[in-house]
Amino acid sequence: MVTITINGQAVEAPEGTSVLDAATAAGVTIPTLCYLKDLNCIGSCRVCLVDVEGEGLAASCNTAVREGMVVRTDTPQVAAARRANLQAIMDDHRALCATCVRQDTCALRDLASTFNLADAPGLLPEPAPWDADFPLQRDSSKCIKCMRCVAICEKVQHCAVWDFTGVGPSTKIIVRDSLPIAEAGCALCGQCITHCPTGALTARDDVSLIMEAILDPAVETVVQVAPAVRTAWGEGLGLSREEATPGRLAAALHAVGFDKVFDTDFAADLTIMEEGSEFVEFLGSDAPRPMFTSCCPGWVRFVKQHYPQFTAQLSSAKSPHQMMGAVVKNTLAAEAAEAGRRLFVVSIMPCVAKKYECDVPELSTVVGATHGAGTSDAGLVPDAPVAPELAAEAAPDVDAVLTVREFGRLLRLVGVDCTALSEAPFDNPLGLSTGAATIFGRTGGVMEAALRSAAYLITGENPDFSACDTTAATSETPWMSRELSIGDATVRIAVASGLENTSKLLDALESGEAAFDFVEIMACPGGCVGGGGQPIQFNSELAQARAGVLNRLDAADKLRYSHENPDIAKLYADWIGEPLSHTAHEWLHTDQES
Ligand code: HC1
Ligand code: SF4
Repeated sequence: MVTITINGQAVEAPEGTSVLDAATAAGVTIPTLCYLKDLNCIGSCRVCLVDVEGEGLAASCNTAVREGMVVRTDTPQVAAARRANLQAIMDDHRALCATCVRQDTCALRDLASTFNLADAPGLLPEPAPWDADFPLQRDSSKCIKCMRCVAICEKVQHCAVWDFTGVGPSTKIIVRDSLPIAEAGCALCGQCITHCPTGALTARDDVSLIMEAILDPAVETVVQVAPAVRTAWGEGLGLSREEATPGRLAAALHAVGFDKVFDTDFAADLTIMEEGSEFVEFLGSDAPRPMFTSCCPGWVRFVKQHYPQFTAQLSSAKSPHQMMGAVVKNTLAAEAAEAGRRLFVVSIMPCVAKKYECDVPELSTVVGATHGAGTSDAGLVPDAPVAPELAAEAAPDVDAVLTVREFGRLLRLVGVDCTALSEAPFDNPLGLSTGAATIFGRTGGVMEAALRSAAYLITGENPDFSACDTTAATSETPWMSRELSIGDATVRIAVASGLENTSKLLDALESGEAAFDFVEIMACPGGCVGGGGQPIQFNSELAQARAGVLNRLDAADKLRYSHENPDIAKLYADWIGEPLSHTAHEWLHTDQES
């Protein structure tokens, strides 16, 4: 430990700590734009300047504490230097704050007002061309070259999509090797978006498309919400975690104008029935180990692009929201057609990659339906009615995906006051779910839910929750693993989140250093709770707090095993037969290699 003085106060900090971290731990706030703890401590924005006695001004994020150091963060000279640096950043930023989707969460805008900055002089360059259909959007004219995207993509997500050219004022952030973004190996996890301090990186905005569908009397809009949405949707809307309940979320979805409000959790239970049964079959086979979960499209994109040798080992089960779309299109289309309406399925997701997933041609149902994607002024919801006789036509399971941030914008657009809403139930029969489904939204949850039911499928008895508890697993980094006894079988499981962690696990599997039977991967650190489509709170990593909400909801649920969901049993009885049946394969599985 060393002792330094910050603003006249003695502060102890471990050797090697930066002045910024020491100050933050002591409750002294220093503004930052480019800093990301342990990942991006490069002092490039120079907004975190402090005065070090005897040395002058220094960037606090990359200046280490030294015994006896005397630091001031609060002098007019420090403020003026920070302001000059901020103004230089502002002068190079196309500040279109009135229409920017990050206007409420922009770190630059926040500091611009604190530091009393002036508007940039003159007109700034237009954004560089970008693929407007790609789920990840970039506006280069709002980029402040902080390098956060470069750091998070390379060091946490192993994709290295972003790079830079030039030095000093001529620095530019580019897609690696100047490739088109669609060819750059992007997993679409969206972590660069949630770590961007401005509106330079965003998800494609599909709000207009959803409004168009809601307003069309010939369209029956069916919405579903992902497990991890219930823990985060209130963050950008002024609701506390206690106020932002699943019941109020269902009420908000009705208030926006969706005709039917279902819960992706129902389909997560369905996924467990299918994937759990697939795993039981897999265990008795000599197929190459391990089987991988396939519900995270960021992970599926990653493995296909970066480790294609493992693609054949993905579970064939579609992800829950795709399963929900398939069930909706197959069970409700005739009723809608009788009323002269066609179905339009919308998923509210904490995820950017789901925008890609719903467009994958192989993920389609066999019932005729409509489809469209992308921001539109008109005409993206096709007009052709769906007639039952078109039943053999393939159509997407899900027609459009909104991130939680877009859902917040939709609520504001329609003027829904969420604080005034009473709780409402999800619609049935596709709204009832179990605690096992709720924990899908955090790392380890899919594995835990699968084990709760796989053990039942093998032994005929429900296991103790503790026997399946992935949070209690031996905590190795970068993955956690356990060996479980289920009946006569010993099952070796592993769980990883974040794609750098994932790549280490895949390398270990490939070299034979590690061997497992079943592996859950989620692309985003912490799983969907930390998803790239979640609300943004600058400099806060909220995955753990959000996961705590899901764990509490699971613990409080009367139903905690997917196989005990009575509506799932009814769906099998009325429509699908049994897990892995012919109909189950038609509706709920896909060839992951295609
Ligand atoms: Fe997820 Fe999933 S848990 S992938 O993280 O399997 O997005 O929440 O909806 O489909 O259920 C995301 C979350 C989500 C699917 C489920
Ligand atoms: Fe999407 Fe969840 Fe995967 Fe992140 S972890 S890419 S939010 S599915």
